[in-house]
Amino acid sequence: MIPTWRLRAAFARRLSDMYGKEVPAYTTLLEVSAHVNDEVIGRGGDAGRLGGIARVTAERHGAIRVGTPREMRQAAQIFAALGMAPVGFYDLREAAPSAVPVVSTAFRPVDAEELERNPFRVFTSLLATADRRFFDAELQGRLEGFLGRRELFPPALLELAAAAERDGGLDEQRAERFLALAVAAFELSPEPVDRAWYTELERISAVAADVGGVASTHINHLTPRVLDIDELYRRMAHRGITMIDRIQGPPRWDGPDVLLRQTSFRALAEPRRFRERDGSIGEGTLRVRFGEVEARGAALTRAGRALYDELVGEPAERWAARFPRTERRLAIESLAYFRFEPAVDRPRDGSRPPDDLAGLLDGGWLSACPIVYEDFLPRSAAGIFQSNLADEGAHDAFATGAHYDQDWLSGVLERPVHDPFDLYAAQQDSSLRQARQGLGLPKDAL
Ligand code: OOG
Ligand code: NI
Repeated sequence: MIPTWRLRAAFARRLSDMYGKEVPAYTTLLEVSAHVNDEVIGRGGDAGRLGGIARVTAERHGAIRVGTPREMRQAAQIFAALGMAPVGFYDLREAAPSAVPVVSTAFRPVDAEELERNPFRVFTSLLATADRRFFDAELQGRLEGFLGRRELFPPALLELAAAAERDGGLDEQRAERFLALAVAAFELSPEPVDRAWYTELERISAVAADVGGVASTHINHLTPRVLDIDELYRRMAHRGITMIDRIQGPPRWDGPDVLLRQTSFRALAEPRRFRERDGSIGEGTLRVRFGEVEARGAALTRAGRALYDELVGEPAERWAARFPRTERRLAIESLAYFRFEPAVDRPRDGSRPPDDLAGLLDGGWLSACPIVYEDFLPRSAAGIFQSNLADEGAHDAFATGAHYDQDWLSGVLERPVHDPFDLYAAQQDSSLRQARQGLGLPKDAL
């Protein structure tokens, strides 16, 4: 039996091999990331606190885009077979600075132990076909008709996925078949693209064309994790790969790393076949796949996130002035999540531990290790979409948007969509209870 986590690790590895063959610049990104990571680890310091080198080296997130609730539910089934559950609801139609007609979630492992084994995640977006700001009723009808006729995931793949979810894995032979079918479902299709239909959708939104203008889905980027993203950015430029003009997320500074910093290179023009109006097959190119890289820091609480959201658009000096410069302050002010452990090296001097977090940390009773942010940022996500679109498209900002929310998405997926804050809080709380018990304190603070 190949258990769930090994299916996930094998899937992530095979997808990476496939993407490297299809998008050679991705391989350059992997090489440069690996060099930077080796150097950072080699310098010593505390890089390992945000994840061991084995985890960070294997770590990737991918992104796919689908067109219908049914396709979204099927994707959820495939990811469930890999131990990846939907976490978070992202409405990129509202995300500043640009509107993209999708709502999204991230499929990822939720337990700390599973994340440590392999943290593979896939940011999955659903085209908002009912949103009148983008699609009028007539186009919505044709778009949904087109999407309803296509099949992204073959029945054999979905059956194997359901069996893998039910049994917690697959025997070797069926695992092999499942992995081969799953990777194939995310490859770029050689099918000719209908030029007139693609162009019509592209005029509204390049994302609509990417999702609804072709008969299959594809991984549109696969992102490695790097321990020093500023250094990586410089080196990619050195290798002649033009990156977007900035690193998104918190600014570089000498305080704690928080949330997520990302940058990318723009999608490259790739040769594709097109079906022309007269039925003939012609050649052309599409820019749909790009390269992204990211650095991860501590997960923030709701209060920490509110502070981040307030400061993110501001100049770096404002950030430096307002954002806590030490992990201790992030912990004591409940702005970030930590895993607490009783300190092993504290000399026994006969004193009793105090009953407050500040006292426990300052007295050396507890150690605190930041919990890594495993999710995404809507503003960066919208920026990533936008940086790869040729133009803004045409949407009517005054029409009313269709309503989509987390409950609606749970209904579509027939699975609960987890709240990321709840997941981090549960990890922190259980570590604190255990640590307090270990120190002989009542489980809960007074
Ligand atoms: C997904 C963009 C979101 C990220 O890292 O924020 C994303 C997409 O382009 O489909 O992957
Ligand atoms: Ni991404």
